[in-house]
Amino acid sequence: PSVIYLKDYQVPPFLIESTQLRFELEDDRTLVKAELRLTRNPECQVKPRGLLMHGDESLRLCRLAVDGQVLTAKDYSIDAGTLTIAEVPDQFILESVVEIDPAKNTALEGLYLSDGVYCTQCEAEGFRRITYYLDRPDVMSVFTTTVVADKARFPVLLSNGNPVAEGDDSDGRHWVTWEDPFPKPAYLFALVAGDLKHIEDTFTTASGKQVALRLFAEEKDLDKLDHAMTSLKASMRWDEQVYGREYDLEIYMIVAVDFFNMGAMENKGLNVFNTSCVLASQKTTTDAGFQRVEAVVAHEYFHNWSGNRVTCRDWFQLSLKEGFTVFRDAEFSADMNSRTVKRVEDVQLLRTAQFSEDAGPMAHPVRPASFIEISNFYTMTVYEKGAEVVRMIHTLLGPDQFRAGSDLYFERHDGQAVTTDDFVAAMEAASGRDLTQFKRWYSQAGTPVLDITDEYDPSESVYRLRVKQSCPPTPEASEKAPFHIPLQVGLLSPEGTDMPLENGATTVTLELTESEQTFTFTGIPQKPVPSLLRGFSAPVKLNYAYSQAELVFLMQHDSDGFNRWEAAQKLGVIILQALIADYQAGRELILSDALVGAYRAVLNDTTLDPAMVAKVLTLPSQAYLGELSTQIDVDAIHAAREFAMNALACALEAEFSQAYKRCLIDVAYQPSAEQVAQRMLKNLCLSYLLRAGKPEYLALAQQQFSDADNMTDEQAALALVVHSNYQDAAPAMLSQFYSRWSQESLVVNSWLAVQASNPCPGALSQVEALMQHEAFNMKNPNKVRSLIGAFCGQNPVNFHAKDGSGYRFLADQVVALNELNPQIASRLVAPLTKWKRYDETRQQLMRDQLQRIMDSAELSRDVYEVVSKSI
Ligand code: HT7
Ligand code: ZN
Repeated sequence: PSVIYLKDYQVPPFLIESTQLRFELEDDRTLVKAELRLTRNPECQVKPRGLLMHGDESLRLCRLAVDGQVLTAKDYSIDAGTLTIAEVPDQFILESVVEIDPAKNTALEGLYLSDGVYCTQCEAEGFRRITYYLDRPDVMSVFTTTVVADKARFPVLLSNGNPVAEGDDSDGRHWVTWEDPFPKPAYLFALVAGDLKHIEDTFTTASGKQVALRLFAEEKDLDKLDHAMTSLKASMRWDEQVYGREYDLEIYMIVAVDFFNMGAMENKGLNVFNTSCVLASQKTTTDAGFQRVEAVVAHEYFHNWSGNRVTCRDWFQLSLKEGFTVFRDAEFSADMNSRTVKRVEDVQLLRTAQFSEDAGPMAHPVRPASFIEISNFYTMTVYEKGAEVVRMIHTLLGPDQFRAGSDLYFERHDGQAVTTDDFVAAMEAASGRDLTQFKRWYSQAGTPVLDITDEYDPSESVYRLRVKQSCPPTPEASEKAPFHIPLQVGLLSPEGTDMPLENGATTVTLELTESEQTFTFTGIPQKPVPSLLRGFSAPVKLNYAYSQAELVFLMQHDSDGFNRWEAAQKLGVIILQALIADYQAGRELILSDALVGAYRAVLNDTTLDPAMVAKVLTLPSQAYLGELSTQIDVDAIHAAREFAMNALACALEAEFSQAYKRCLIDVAYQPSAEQVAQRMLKNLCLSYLLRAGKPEYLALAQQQFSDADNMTDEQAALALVVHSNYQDAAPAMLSQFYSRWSQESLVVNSWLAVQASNPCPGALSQVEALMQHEAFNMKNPNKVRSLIGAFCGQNPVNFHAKDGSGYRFLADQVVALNELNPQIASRLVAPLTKWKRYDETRQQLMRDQLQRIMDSAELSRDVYEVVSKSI
């Protein structure tokens, strides 16, 4: 497969002014008739005689005409992935008719069937599986779409924009025509046809325009759409208030489908959502699920401006829309819920999943320089690190200049396909700041490391921070130029109060631009404890030799909520790393009193937000400890964490029991921040209590499981027992759960995931058995993620079994999925690609399996790219 480079970008030789499509949906095929008005691009220097269009090999061409003249085989050629017409005029109408087969489309790209509902996924390059086209984001066209189908089976026919005409045919079929007045690239095209029901509401924009809001799902799920509707309206208001962005069409639609490769898709006016990101109800959805729906609905809505009105010039610019939109949705969620909790959760994700991507064979800059298959670049780096880059601009400019930059960006580029440089240029123009060096965040991969030391001179009341930055080599570059890093810092007095710094501020932003810099603070009366990288102001690793006592002090006194949590994490890391070393050396494991004391103080402080208490009392995860290790010792990390959690449970049993009781809720369920926080702490306490070794706590968990009026409590109790030492109690609860929820596909997914992530021995056989269960379907990505993905990604002890059985299992599944759904196959293979981080025996076993995948016949581009780059 060929490599595509950013440096080779050229403007398109032709533009498509208008696109008229007619879809005739039939049982054994779909006919796609396209009428495109093409013109030469005045900005293109070269003038090719012919026209090259994208078109997948699966298209069956029935007719091709230029300005009404039907072309014959000598006038054009079809190659793998392209159609070339030898000669075309400067302006012309191109008509084509192709036949496609959505029922056979298991890749879920282009037009496919999800449980009998026709739907599309065109980002990034799916439109070329629908018809011949200039399938690139810088070709923007005005679309008119007519959908024709059997009226009884497909009463709902949807596409982008506004409905403009509809009618019935004599043969029981009907049709609807949709017009989207906003020029858009093909990746934002959407079509849906099916037997769907909807709920409806209206939104009045700031300028007084009425917008119809319609959310579609299967009839049985209609009662699970209210939360998405509430979230949509809140997003629309928030984007007006915070970014001054109004919605622009008369109607906004969301459709829920069960077969979907990702979370959702922002098609203009017609979002298509994975059911897991839009359906929510008290009985079937956890609090985390509710929050995910809120965040994803907002994310897709915000794309209407950051992505649709202003889109990407080419796919290397993906983070232009994704990084910015993730930043926007994170701020929205922070405003709707607890800001600190949201930040903690985002940083946890970044530091495990993105940092490990940055340290692995697929590491790439936020704006990659090359790819084989763009679907492989919908990554943590482009999304999450991309959002951190936008956040750093926000920090450097401050909220007002950032908003001015955003306004200027939308004003300058509305209706255009642009680059990350254009985004930064707008920020520079609005603020007067030079962000030239800052742009290295877009072009250099790798996670920068800050090594910080300090000194205090009491005679002059001067405190100095000496900061060294470095960045490890990544596949695209071994040498890195220094980054421009905003480092937010506060200084705490021995009494635990913030010292006033510049202009009385208690947090200052130090701007790192060189490999080594010293920052001097004057008028500091006593030696301070520094609070570094407040709010996680940059996506970096930070080393500063805190003592355990200083960390306990920061846990209690830091005015920055994020850094209070961070101090607890750092303390946990120090203590767990020592336990890991003890385990490896065969020494007895003993839990430090410092941790018990610090946890007790937090647990007993009833003034704290229960959600933050839960976060603080959660030990650093297995994944994070692995990420911090030079060589990941899965068994030692697991043993150290288990030991520490068991010891904490015994030492603090009374406190956990009291806190559990304090968090019981006796009012009606609400997914509100307040109740979510209480359930979070309650279930954390339950997790510790189950480790205290008393059967009464098993009974408590079983009672919570049976009495729960919501899925958060029910699922937490199930998972805790299944993953506990009470293995005898697990089967009955699992079968009770399944019989209760077998008709709720999303709940069944969590039932699969709980079993797949069970650290107890025998999980692999259980997963293999579940693959034969009626609840599993290899063609449904949600099922694959819940069972195979959860086993390989969330069950490190079993996946990394020393006999290599987990690796073999994953390779088998990747080979099978490579044929069915390459995007899912290439995402699933990721855990094997990190082989360098493990011991020699495991390295060999993992590489053997990568080689086995590489040797299998007909590898998709998706899997080929990931496997070949990691071998
Ligand atoms: N912009 C959307 C990307 C997406 C996607 C990409 C590749 C394959 C399938 C996909 N489904 C959705 C999602 C988003 O970021 O909003
Ligand atoms: Zn997005």
